Amino acid sequence: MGLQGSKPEAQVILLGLDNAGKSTLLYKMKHNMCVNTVPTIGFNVEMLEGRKNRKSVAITLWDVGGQGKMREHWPSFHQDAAVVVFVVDSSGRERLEEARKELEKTLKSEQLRGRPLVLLANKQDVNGALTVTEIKDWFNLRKICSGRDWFVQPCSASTGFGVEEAFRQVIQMVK
Ligand SMILES: Nc1nc2c(ncn2[C@@H]2O[C@H](COP(=O)(O)OP(=O)(O)O)[C@@H](O)[C@H]2O)c(=O)[nH]1
Ligand SMILES: [Mg+2]
Repeated sequence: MGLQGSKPEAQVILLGLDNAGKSTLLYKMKHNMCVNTVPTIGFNVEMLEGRKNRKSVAITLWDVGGQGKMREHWPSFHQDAAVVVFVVDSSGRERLEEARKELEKTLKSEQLRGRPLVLLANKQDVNGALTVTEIKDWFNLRKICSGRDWFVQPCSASTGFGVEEAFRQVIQMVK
């Protein structure tokens, strides 16, 4: 939270495997437009403004690169995160196990204890994409998220489906 009278601020981290759609989502949320992303080396960061209880909230979204090497740096972004957003490619069943392991590791981080999780089931525009129910079961969310608030939002960063709702959920989760 900022100083009294100033706008509340919250840091939000976007996590997930490479190719899950984090950067596409970030730009969709920020500009409501599609951009051709390149694999993120380092990180992308954007500030967005949302409203909660009629008050303005400044949200800084950190899109930390998801590629193997960068994952070692995830913990350094954890400390200040008010909300964790974990992006999953719902169309890529072959990497679900890898994503599940990564999510479990993330949630075990001491610095993220009790921090709410918004899981974005991205790429819903792809035929045969996993549904929210399938994702909840696959990730065993009820169990691995005990002690924190969590929510699963289906979305497509390409079409924009569910993206506004996703942002609204994130803001709702900011304490
Ligand atoms: N069909 C589909 N493709 C997507 C969606 N979101 C991202 N992509 C594509 O997936 C690839 C990886 O996206 P990117 O945002 O770079 O993933 P990141 O590595 O998590 O940042 C790109 O080719 C995107 O165009 C989506 O909702 N649907
Ligand atoms: Mg990226």
